[in-house]
Amino acid sequence: MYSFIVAILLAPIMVKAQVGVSGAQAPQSADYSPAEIANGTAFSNVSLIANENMQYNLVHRNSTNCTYYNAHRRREWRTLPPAARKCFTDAVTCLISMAPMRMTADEAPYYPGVRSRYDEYVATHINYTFNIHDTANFFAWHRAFIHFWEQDLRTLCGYDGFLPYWDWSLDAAAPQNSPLFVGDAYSMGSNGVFVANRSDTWLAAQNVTYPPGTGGGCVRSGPFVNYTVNLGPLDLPHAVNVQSPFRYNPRCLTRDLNPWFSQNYNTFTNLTHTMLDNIYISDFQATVQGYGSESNRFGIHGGGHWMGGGSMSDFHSSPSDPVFFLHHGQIDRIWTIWQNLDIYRRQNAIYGTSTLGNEPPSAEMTLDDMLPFGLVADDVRFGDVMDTFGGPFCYRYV
Ligand SMILES: [Cu+2]
Repeated sequence: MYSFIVAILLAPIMVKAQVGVSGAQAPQSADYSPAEIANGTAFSNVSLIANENMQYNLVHRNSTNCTYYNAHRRREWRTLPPAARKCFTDAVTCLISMAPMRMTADEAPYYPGVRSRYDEYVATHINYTFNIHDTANFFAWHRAFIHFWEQDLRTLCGYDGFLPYWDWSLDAAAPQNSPLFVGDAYSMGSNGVFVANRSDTWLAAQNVTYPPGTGGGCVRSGPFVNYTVNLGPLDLPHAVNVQSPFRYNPRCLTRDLNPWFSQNYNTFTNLTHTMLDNIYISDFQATVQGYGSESNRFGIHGGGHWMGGGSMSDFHSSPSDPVFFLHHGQIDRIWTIWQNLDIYRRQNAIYGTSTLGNEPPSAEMTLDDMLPFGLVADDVRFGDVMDTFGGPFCYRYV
């Protein structure tokens, strides 16, 4: 009885102490009002708690090479000065114009659509689509994938910044008005040309009918206006209708910024509940990707792809739109925050197999499994890419 009373008396102190005390109770949705959850205040507070936990943990493990202070900082796109944005898109254009690097002469006949170093990323994502989504390695594989791309921009294309991310919850009301897509030389390029008179589309996989977006055609201005997409689209499962999933299919980059998806899947409310209401990795990764719930068929991950529309909405070849890497920066940021809210339980938490929805059935993955990177890079050990301050990484999100 006495200890019960002490616990009650200490309760307000404990709540305060959760900031900065790693391993303490993670915040919950009930800690915030619906208004705080809807306007982003709650998510900012949650990010702050995760950041304090991260600092505390780093100090207490005597990391010498990579510290909180020397870690690379990935920033939200709109916080970058215009010149830095242009340095970034110039480097992307450089990767698009660079010859393939890892594809051998023996492999080339299997990848007729691979014409650039950039295409090697798209082909690798196509190749492993069914082994990197709704799998144990979804977060880790994409974390390493965007890291290799960031490294290429720096080492091959002279970029001296880091990968920006796109916090689409800031644009959820009207993504077509996002500063990312104003279409000038300092943006990520425009929306697609508006295509009128389109009807609603039914997506069989999700059993969802959605209205057309605000574009639909070719990106009309900005840094990627002359970019030719070479691979895909390939949205039928298992590529039954094409000779090769890597066929050469040159065409323009398309976008169809669509508020229907962002308003349904990518608001601060969606994001905050995804973050706070899933304490196990099995639930968290399913909710992020929209698996296992009637009312959340896309999740924040699928919502981000479909809010972009066009090239971004092809399950396999979506990395052909450079915005893919900013969206996955945000997904990686969200995973990082989730991990740091309860670092001892979540840092190395994985669940699942290496096949989409475990179809066909495959073995439970372990942290000793190797993740394949094909034309992008050498394979990496799963357990080496769980921590943004360990393995090949030293970065954090600000
Ligand atoms: Cu993917």
